[in-house]
Amino acid sequence: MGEENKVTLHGSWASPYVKRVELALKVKGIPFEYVEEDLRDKSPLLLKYNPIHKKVPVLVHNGKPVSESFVILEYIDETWKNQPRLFPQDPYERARVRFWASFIQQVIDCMLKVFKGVEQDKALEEFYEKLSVLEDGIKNSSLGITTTNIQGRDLGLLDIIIVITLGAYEVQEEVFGVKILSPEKTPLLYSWVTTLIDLPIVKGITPPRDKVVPFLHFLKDVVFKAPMN
Ligand SMILES: N[C@@H](CCC(=O)N[C@@H](CS)C(=O)NCC(=O)O)C(=O)O
Repeated sequence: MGEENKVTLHGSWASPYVKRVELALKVKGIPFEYVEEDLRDKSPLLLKYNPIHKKVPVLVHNGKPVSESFVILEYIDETWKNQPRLFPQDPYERARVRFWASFIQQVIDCMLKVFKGVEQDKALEEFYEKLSVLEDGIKNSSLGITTTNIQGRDLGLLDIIIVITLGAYEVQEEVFGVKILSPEKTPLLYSWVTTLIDLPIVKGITPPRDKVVPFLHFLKDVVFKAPMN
């Protein structure tokens, strides 16, 4: 990697927002250095690069920091114009991809409420409702996402976001004791996600189960029980 094109990703292994960026860099074939941050003791560099939010991910390109995962994904695709493109080139198609990406953020917010367990039945109902809207939206949007073509094409922005959002569904179901993804209720989402998690490029960035299980228990039993949550 030439010094003129140096890319560093500051992240935390369990952060889905970091994983989005890591997967996007892999999909685009961009070499990068990875710096693991301790979020309980943030490095001076992280605070310098992201003084506003003080969060990961931060992508540093030739000394210039970019933060906020979605902003980083756009930056990557606009800076490295090689194939595969993460976003469609047609402005209308791109707008629709952005629309569904922002909808998936609402799915994430609902899922977090489910995990936190406060008024869980209501939270679950809202979560399933969002998943069903997403299922129908993807099915009817002709964005090229079907259950059969995933193996033979490059991953795009929505693939990256959905697999990072729902790809850990099995272990999450086990730890939090709720059904996340159902082949009966949302068959397209189910086969989209299960096909994606089997791809080598996705497996390559997926943290090992024996690290994820204790981390999710820690979230459930400690973090989500803390008064602020
Ligand atoms: N909106 C941000 C969210 C990033 C985020 O929440 N990062 C978490 C890790 S998952 C973090 O750095 N937390 C540290 C903190 O809140 O102090 C993005 O899309 O990048």
